[in-house]
Amino acid sequence: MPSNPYELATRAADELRTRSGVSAYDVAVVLGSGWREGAGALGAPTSDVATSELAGFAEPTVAGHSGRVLSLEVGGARVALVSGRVHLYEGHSAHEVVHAVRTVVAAGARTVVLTNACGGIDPTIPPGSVVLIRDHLNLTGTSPLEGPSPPERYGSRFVDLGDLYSARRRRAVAAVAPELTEGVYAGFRGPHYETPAEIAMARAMGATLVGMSTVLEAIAARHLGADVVGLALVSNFAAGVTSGPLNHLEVLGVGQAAAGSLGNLLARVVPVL
Ligand code: 8IG
Repeated sequence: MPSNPYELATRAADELRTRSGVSAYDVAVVLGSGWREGAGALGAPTSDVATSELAGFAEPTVAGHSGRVLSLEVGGARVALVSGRVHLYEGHSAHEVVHAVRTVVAAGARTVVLTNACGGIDPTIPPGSVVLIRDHLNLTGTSPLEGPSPPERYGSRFVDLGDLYSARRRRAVAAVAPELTEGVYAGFRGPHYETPAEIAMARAMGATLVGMSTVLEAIAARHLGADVVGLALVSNFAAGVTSGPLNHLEVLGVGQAAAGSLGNLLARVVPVL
């Protein structure tokens, strides 16, 4: 990664615009596990760019996370669908983790929808449910704003996160998806799942969801002035919430079973953002 991740994202955004033929995006959706399969409900893409063709993108190492940016129009909005998120637990830096988000914001996106699969702490919210993220706890011990101060034209690194998951956007989502409950997402580094004691800690701190993504991307998007919407698919009960071990394949299975309803949800939500 060069010393200036902002310049690198600007370069990637120019490459994306050239290769996609889209001069600017309005909305970007980062597709987490389980969400990609459903995203076809948004319509047929007008272009499909591999992130390996764009500056600064790391190759994902997680099965089912191939790196692509699909472009499509949804209700008049120009939408970028990003798959192939990379995580801290793959050995990537915070700057690499947020590079895709910086790129789509540099390519014009004013709203960034961060989707993920996560563990649920609330026993009344079963696997298969989607929760609208109201706020987060960044327990990763890092920040995408660590390092040299951003260049002049970007906001201060001491960025206000008081409305990180935009209340205005949450109201817009609730208007078309009243079935969603809201929750607080605790972002851990992983890749191991938590111990029951760690989940008890997260619950005591106010978390309802736990996962290994989203928090750094949300901070980076807000720092660049974009609105953030977080949609979390609860794929398993977190450790100690119910008896029984956590299993990665089970988690993928919940995503597959939910694909249709996730696509339907995105098709309702994206047009109002
Ligand atoms: I899917 O239980 C999924 N991702 N940290 N804990 C954490 N991440 C997750 C979990 C979980 N389930």
